[in-house]
Amino acid sequence: MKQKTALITGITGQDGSYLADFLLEQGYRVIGMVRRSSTVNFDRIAHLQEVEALEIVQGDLLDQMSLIDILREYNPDEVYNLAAQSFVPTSWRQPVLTGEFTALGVTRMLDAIRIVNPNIRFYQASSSEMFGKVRETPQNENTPFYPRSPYGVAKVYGHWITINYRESYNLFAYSGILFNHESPRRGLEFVTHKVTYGVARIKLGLADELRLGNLEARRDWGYAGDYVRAMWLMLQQDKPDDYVIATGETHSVRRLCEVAFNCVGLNYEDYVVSDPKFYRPAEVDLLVGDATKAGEKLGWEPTINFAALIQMMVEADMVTLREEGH
Ligand code: NAP
Ligand code: F7E
Repeated sequence: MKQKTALITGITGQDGSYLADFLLEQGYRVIGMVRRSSTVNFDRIAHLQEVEALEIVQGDLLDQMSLIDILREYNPDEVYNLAAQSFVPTSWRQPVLTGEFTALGVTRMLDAIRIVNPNIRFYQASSSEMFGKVRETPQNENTPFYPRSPYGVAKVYGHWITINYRESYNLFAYSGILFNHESPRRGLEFVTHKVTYGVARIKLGLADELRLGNLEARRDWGYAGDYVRAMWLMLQQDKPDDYVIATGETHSVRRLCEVAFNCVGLNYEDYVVSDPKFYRPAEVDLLVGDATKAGEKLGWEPTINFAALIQMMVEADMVTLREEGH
């Protein structure tokens, strides 16, 4: 069988690195698109440095020609569009840039596919943030959107332009509506990793408090390794479609703190401070997904539950800090 080629935008991010691991294990040739920077930022894919089937190429979602050139040069079977400005608070500080990357970037890639090879299968990284101020609980593929941040608004655009290009040009364009997914490779600014890293620092005597924002917000948190498998499963279906990927469990940030501090035998109430500085102009209070369709059509289900995920992240942060000599 011919070796398949996949292009991943955002390969230096959390999901891009797990997806690269997964596709390489499946025997793919993987092309990772990275934007140019004066210092390289390849920490999450450093372990793949010597892998011949992985090639890194420069390109940017802001630059249409770079996308067309990459598709012409590598002719991928599948494109996974994971690149985005993905941190919600930054989207209020840089709303226009967030729209350029996270919304219009999707159109640029879809147009590149339409021009170069309309048979390429395209995955769009849509988000549960599109549900925002939720219209029903749990949220599924038919739940109306009500985004609460410039990031969420940009993702709604990306989702609908993916569907529109599927319907207008018969592209194999798939949209995965993924709920929050985390791992030891998660950026330190996101709440799970901020908490597990904070716990490890407190346990090792490097800090004596952890300042967070709204402790009552609830999220459906899963493991990133499980979620990249769902992305791939979607693109193996011949009919393009949209899928919610979630665990179906929801927990508050407060509960996250309780579980994470418990992992090292501490009580979160002794260390956590709720600081208005970290509150958002508009909050998403409650997310919990219904992934029944993914279960039935893709045979997908999560393998790691909330408690195991948080334990994995706390342990990884303890190891990292100890390796740094603490
Ligand atoms: P992440 O860790 O923030 O990674 C984002 C990636 O996008 C990085 O590789 C970044 O490159 C790249 N990027 C940003 N702007 C770019 C541009 N203009 N051109 C090329 N690359 C650019 O995000 P993640 O958690 O892996 O999430 C992956 C995707 O899924 C994102 O689209 C995110 O919005 C979406 N999503 C995430 C979740 C979640 O819970 N993780 C849930 C639903 C949807 P640099 O390294 O150069 O910054
Ligand atoms: O916040 C609350 C915060 O930043 C989760 C992105 O991957 O998932 C992510 O977006 C909740 C919010 O993730 C702090 O107010 C309290 O209610 O970890 P987060 P997010 O905004 O849900 C979705 C699915 C994506 O698509 C995004 O790309 O936690 N919270 N205190 C805090 N959040 C942060 N970051 N920091 C705090 O101190």
